[in-house]
Amino acid sequence: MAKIGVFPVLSPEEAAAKIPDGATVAFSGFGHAGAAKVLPKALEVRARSEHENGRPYRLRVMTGASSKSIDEPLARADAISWRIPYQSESGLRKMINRQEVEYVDMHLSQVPEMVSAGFYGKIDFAVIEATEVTTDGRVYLTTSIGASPSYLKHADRVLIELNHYHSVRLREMADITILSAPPHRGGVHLHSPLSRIGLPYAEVDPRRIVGIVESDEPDMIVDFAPPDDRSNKIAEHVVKFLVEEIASGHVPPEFLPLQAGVGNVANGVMSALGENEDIPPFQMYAEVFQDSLVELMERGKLQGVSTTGLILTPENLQRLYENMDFFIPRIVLRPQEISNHGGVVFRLGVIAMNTALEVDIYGNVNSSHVFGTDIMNGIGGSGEFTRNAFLSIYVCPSIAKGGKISSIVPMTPHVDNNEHAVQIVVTEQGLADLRGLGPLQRARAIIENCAHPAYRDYLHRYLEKSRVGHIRHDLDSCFELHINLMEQGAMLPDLDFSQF
Ligand code: 0RQ
Repeated sequence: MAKIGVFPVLSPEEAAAKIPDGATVAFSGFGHAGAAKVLPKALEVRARSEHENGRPYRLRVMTGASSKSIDEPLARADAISWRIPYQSESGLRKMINRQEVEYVDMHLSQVPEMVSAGFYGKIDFAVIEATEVTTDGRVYLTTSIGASPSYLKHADRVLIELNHYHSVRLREMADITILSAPPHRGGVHLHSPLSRIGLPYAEVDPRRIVGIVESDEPDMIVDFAPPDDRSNKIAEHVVKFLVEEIASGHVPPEFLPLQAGVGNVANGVMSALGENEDIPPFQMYAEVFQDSLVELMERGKLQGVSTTGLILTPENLQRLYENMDFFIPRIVLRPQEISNHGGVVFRLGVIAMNTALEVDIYGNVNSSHVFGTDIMNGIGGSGEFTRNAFLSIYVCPSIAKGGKISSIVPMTPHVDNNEHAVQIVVTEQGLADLRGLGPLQRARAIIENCAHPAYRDYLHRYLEKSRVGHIRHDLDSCFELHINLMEQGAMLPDLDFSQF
């Protein structure tokens, strides 16, 4: 049998054959970066064959965060029974919403701790993408760190996907540490986004490695849509606000580290920030490093990034690989419990920008559940940033689906981040600065500044007719817009939709 070091080289089929029905499998992968690629496809084939022969085959699947190269094939073969902690794949999403897959939508920073504490039982297999594994158990990870160090530490058995596509110099960006269990946790001594406290590799007991599967595939990362008018307007409002915050002295002149969430809007906002000369060169303490940031870094506007994943299309990743001497000193890749560590976010005074599906008139944010019932992706890392940020900003377009949906509603039927932590809401209509405002004033600011004009009268009327208390609400009609949408296809079916 062929070997790499002391480890047997397996074909994907041989590796898949080792993983039995019902196993808990922890894969590497965060925002599709550094995700296992070869094994999931072989597991798809295995699952189909088992099902055709009338045998069950479903796995309990963990990752760092969304990982298309894992979720797509496994969902296609109905091979997932349980999934944590975040996903964004349309096939899997449908299965979760039909309750065919049990999904635990959770804060990403908590995954390593909960795994270490044994809250989810034992991990049967870890399947981890790496550029190298040494005989003494050093595992050099690829484009994401995510929860892989903890998965390697706690899994009974380990399969390595050795991916030759990636630069072996990625290890020079990695800074890996695993927090001790309480009460001996100690501090996370990071005092700037680029500080380093760990090792360039994850560790594993080499006796647990059952084999290596070779691969040569890029990450499955798709291009963002170029920013549209709405994203550009949102970006303008955010940039103007941040410039004013510096001018007023709220934000120091050297600026504060930024965090920007996933998605088209966030990508557009970051591009606009980079263009504005009144925004000084800045650093980021974030969980994702997206396409728009590569150019900002090359131009010197973005001086450094702490992240857990390089969520880059193959073209942009190659740009990094061709100029590693430039990028390595500017990027640190960390495990997700550190990239998203609430205490560090607080210490650094991060300015957090995340995206909402909808926001209620008081500032409660729903980023994950349409109608409060149907999952979109999940809360992801938004919670730890929002709750601990120096400034926490939420952005979204004021309307969706051609105006049939208002993103500003009386009450969100699901809350991911609440009014106590959300400070600033921005749509293409404008910006509502909620700091220091009581509930009625918050509601008026959000309706006037953020709601689409076609929905403002409705929202004002809602406020006026509501029961007066500290917070006004009318429990009979607070979900009327959502019910209209479900039953009649639009929140306000009588609107003239040609106006949008
Ligand atoms: O649907 O694709 O069918 O047209 O929602 O909307 O505007 O493309 O938004 O790509 O920026 O994603 C919140 C989902 C936004 C994302 C969310 C429909 C809309 C469209 C997507 P279509 P856009 P984006 C760090 C932080 C949670 C995790 C997080 C997300 C689709 O940002 O998952 O923040 N965030 N993590 O038409 C029904 C509404 C709607 C709506 C929009 N009110 N009701 N549908 N849509 N508003 C990163 C990580 O944690 C990894």
